[in-house]
Amino acid sequence: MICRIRWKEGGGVNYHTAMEIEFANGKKLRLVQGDITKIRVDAIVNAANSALVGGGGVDGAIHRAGGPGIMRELDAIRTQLGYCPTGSAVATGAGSLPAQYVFHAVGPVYHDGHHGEPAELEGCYRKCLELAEERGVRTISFPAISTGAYGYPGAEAARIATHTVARHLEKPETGVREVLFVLFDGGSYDLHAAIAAADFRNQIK
Ligand code: AR6
Repeated sequence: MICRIRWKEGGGVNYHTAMEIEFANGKKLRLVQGDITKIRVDAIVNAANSALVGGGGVDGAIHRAGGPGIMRELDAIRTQLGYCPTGSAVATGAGSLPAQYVFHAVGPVYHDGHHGEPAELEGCYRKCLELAEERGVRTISFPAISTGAYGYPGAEAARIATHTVARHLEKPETGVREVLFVLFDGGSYDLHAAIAAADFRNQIK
């Protein structure tokens, strides 16, 4: 893997810190601190629950900002599929959010890391990237899935998230050009930035 890392301060209106990792093929992974409902992309990823019934955290913020149409679509999906398994995701429109799609990913509840949590968390990111490719999505934003109410340790989750996304972006055939990790608080941003800087440093061009 060959990539370049840049730090940007005062990055934009809706976020104030950013780190950008650019791969040899020009695809980018960006870390920003901010509110995922405020940043324009093609697809926003939600940290949902298996019942797809909405909740607090980023899920609550996405439904509040996107409006009731998103839940109506989830009602229809629930009628058809029943639920969304942990480690997977379903797609809806984005209502009034600045995006075309919301991918509702169901991360694992963290027990001790030995109950399949890493594979399930990786599965969320992989499934969302697959949904993105199927829909011709070029830009996609992720929150730090499972690291809030579901209790996944931030550093472990950040490592899985960044490496899973990096592996996808390096593929020559990927249509996704830019992946944003939108980290809500400074601590989560710092964790992701430290891990990305350490784990990708050897590949800097
Ligand atoms: N933008 C970006 N990140 C956010 C935002 C936001 N607006 N709001 C919170 N976060 P959580 P989980 C961060 O609890 O752990 C819900 O009730 C937050 O700081 O939202 O996967 C669902 O319905 C944290 O770092 O999701 C499920 O029942 C991260 O998003 C359950 O919580 C994830 O925290 C899912 O738990």
